[in-house]
Amino acid sequence: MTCVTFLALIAGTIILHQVSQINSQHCDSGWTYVSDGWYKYIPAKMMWADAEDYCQQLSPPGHLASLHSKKTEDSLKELILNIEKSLPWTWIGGHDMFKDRKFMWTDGSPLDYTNWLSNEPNNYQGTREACMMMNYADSNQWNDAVCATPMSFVCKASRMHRS
Ligand code: MMA
Ligand code: CA
Repeated sequence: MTCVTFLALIAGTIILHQVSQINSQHCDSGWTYVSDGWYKYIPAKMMWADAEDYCQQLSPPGHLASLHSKKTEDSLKELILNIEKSLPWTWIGGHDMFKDRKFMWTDGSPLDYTNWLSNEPNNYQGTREACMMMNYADSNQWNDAVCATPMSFVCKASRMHRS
């Protein structure tokens, strides 16, 4: 379901001035509902911290994506494929900046699903790799990468409007 479809459904059930308020203030285009939240793929390549900042400044504000199931990951890959016709390296919201090898999501949700490539995360050859990316290698799994690397990214917002 797209954001616009979601708003159209709301429009059928609540009065118009509320709808226009929600629409004008809280609905950018490009959000798609998958599993547990609204996701938006950003093809522009940014370093991980700038990508997180970008997600926080969207409307509605979000974070880099947290993923909680293979089903969600598969749906996100489908979303990215539709836009890119390929699966480029893509930042998601995991990092171990506070404690090495203790990965957490920037949106505060629990790390209850991972899809690391074998031998990852590895801080490759002693290089600090504190940021999590998806679509790595032939199997399109996860890798810890150098946070300054420019990559496209996925943002996530838990709701489309203020409750
Ligand atoms: C790259 C880089 C690392 C990754 C290794 C795996 C050469 O470094 O992407 O993050 O762990 O490849 O070989
Ligand atoms: Ca790595």
